[in-house]
Amino acid sequence: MGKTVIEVQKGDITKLAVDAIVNAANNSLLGGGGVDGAIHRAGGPDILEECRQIRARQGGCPTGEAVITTAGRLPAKYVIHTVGPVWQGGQKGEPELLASCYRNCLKLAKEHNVESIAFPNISTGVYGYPKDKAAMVAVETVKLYLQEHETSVKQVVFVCFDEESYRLYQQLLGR
Ligand code: AR6
Repeated sequence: MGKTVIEVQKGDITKLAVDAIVNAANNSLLGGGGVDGAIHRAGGPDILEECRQIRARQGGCPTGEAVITTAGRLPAKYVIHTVGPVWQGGQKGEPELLASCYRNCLKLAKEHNVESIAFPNISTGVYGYPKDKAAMVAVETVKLYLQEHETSVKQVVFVCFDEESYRLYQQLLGR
């Protein structure tokens, strides 16, 4: 996509030595299960401390938006925390909110001169967004954003934890 490579990998996002990994957080920014739990467990307390400071300043993170912190002990430099929508059947603005997550993460990435960024499959775990629909939104939104914006990002990785999502992204990315 222009000068940016988009790829798909299967595995654990906390292991990736990219500039920024994205966390599928919640409005509180105080941690949870799924990928959020894994990131805080592996990254250590510095991430939560910065999340608390952001929360004190702006009262958490609204759905569709994103904030950036240190990555603590993780191999990445930053964690970009975004809050995906809870799936409520698809008529409550879920696609637009999910798209907004990907766009806001890429916007923060540029502001911090991030060259490589890894996304988990936001909203497709606890929040129940159908994996196929979420994958389409993710790929289309990132492609369109890269077409329309100047960016520091040279590499985007979609990190899939399960085989089903991995296959979906491979299909969408034309492999
Ligand atoms: N690396 C990559 N992907 C992962 C990992 C990992 N280590 N662990 C899980 N996934 P979820 P959500 C995948 O539930 O649906 C939290 O409690 C997982 O298979 O983590 O946005 C937050 O605090 C799925 O495909 O996030 C919120 O309360 C994807 O990550 C809530 O869950 C997202 O699943 C957010 O729900």
